[in-house]
Amino acid sequence: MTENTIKHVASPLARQTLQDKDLTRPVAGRRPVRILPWLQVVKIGGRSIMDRGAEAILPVVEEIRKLLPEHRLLILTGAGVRARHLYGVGLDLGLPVGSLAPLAASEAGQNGHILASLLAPEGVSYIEHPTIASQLAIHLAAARAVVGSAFPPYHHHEFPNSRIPTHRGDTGAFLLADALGAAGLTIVEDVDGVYDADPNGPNGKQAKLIRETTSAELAGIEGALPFDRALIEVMATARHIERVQIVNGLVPGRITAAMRGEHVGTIIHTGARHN
Ligand code: GWN
Ligand code: ATP
Repeated sequence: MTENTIKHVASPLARQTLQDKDLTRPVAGRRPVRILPWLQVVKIGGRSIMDRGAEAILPVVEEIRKLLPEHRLLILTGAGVRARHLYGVGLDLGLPVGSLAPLAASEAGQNGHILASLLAPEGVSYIEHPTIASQLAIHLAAARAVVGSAFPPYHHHEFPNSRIPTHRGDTGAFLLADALGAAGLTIVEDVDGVYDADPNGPNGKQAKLIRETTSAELAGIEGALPFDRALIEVMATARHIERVQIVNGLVPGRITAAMRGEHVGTIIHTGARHN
């Protein structure tokens, strides 16, 4: 009889389906490493900031410029009104969500190119999705900040549970910040934070600012929110980012204060907990 010389790869997961959490926990239950623990991620609203043009963009550029000696930034831009126009045209034509997702994403990228051009004198460039995925560290070793598209590149893999892509800029920014184990995420809008109703809606005058909340509490709110609803879901299962602050980028100084850890907007506590 010949000896069995087959070499097996030793793996604690070899004999499992990967679906039983009790079996995978000894391996998968550990907190992932923080890839870029010093990084601050900032999402700049497409509709709320970029679409307003010079009046809103230039003061934000100036504020970011002054922040660079203090922080190393991944600045991500949202898609804005051009994406909404194409949802209208695309839905009228009957296009599936997987076709609309990359079209909308390209608008977020365009806003990023605009912002990066304005910050170019500071050494800031737009970097592409594949570069964010594989060469972010070297770009941040060469510059204090880089700009990218906040939209996640789901493309035709976008979930078909809605006709409009559910994973948009806010969700994309959070997924990246959490995957990188970044120091923080600030979402920049044109309102002071999350209110109990849309402050620009029909009953906006009565809307009250919610200074502090949790992703679990927000999941119970049925009305409009100033960010993608899918953000609530990804916050619930976060591994690193424990809180996100929503701030008003039309008020000078708010982004700087948020980045210094001050409470100047709505703080949302996520599901991530320090061990
Ligand atoms: O094009 O502005 O990256 O960083 O989701 O894919 O739709 O692409 O399909 O590296 O890969 O339009 O061309 O475009 O915004 O996403 O980029 O200029 O393959 O640098 O080519 O994951 O930028 O673009 O739109 O981000 O969000 O060439 Mo754009 Mo976006 Mo550029 Mo990117 Mo998509 Mo690439 Mo991509 Mo596509
Ligand atoms: P994008 O980056 O996807 O283009 P954005 O993040 O710049 O978009 P919006 O999606 O328009 O901007 O979100 C901001 C707007 O959300 C505010 O101007 C406000 O009118 C509206 N809004 C709706 N519900 C609320 C709420 N509960 N609290 C605060 N603002 C709300």
